[in-house]
Amino acid sequence: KYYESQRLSIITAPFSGGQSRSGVEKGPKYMLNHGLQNSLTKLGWSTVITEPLSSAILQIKKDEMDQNDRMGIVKRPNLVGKVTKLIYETVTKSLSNERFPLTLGGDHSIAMGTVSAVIDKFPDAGLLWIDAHADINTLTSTDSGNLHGCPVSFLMGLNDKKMVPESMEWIPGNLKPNKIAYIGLRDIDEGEKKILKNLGIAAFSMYHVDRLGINEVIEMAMRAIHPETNGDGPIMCSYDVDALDPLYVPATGTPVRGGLTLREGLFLVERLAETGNLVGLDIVEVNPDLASKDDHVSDTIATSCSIARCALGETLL
Ligand code: 6HN
Ligand code: MN
Ligand code: MN
Ligand code: MN
Repeated sequence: KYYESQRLSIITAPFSGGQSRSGVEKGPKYMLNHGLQNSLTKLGWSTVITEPLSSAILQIKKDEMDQNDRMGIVKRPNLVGKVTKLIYETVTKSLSNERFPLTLGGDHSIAMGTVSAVIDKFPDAGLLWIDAHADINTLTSTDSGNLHGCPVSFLMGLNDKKMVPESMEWIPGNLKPNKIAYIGLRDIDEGEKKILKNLGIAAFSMYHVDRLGINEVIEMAMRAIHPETNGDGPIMCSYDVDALDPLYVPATGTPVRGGLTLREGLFLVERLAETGNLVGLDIVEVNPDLASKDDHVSDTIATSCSIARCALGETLL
């Protein structure tokens, strides 16, 4: 239904400032070196690579700003605001050229840019947030001060306007609470639980995956974000690889045991491909530096590239 001309833009987002473990900025390079562009081309997508950030410049900025760029315990709000705005502008451009935006992270703070841009373009889009974590902490609820745990609160405009730093004021806050559904949750902070409950957000944890099966969970999630059309409507998917069990993606910053199996994680995006409703995809939190065994990096990268290929139609007959 969307992108029938099969135009695609791979947007690299080599950013690690939303959390404290370096290496996650290497995710895009590793996925591209794995041959991702070529395999997507083989699926029929005419693909360009767009690089809104220069990691070299970012590293310098990060070093410079690290000391002063703080708001209470919140780390690097100015840097995160600036970087996510660059990503927002690049995704917006890609969408205006009728190109599917596939954004490779980087940590999950980059979704502030990608999701805002997709909802600008498709105002009725629903968001599927595939993650072990809810990433909906606010500036006041966060315990870690890491902004990769907060993107959803900014996407929804939940933060007190007086507290939002100037660099993050650009975020439109265009995501409504009834337009998101989570899948894969299993490590949610107390403050986040309250927010999910108060706003009545659709949240499918690993418990639901076990109880209902992944097929029923994805159908329920699609119906939750598109209730009037029985699940039919544009879908943005922000996929944190830590939704999968660390068996399959050991090289990620905040692994949590008991996650999706490889097939459950791929089935999810295969189903989205089948609907023809997918309008954008992020793959985030791939950190090649966090490997303790030789095969950890290759397992993680292979799995992450499979997510992209399955979402873009590889396994459809
Ligand atoms: N991620 N809830 C924790 C925090 O720091 O706020 C973990 C966040 C993890 C974020 O995996 O994208
Ligand atoms: Mn996560
Ligand atoms: Mn936690
Ligand atoms: Mn996340």
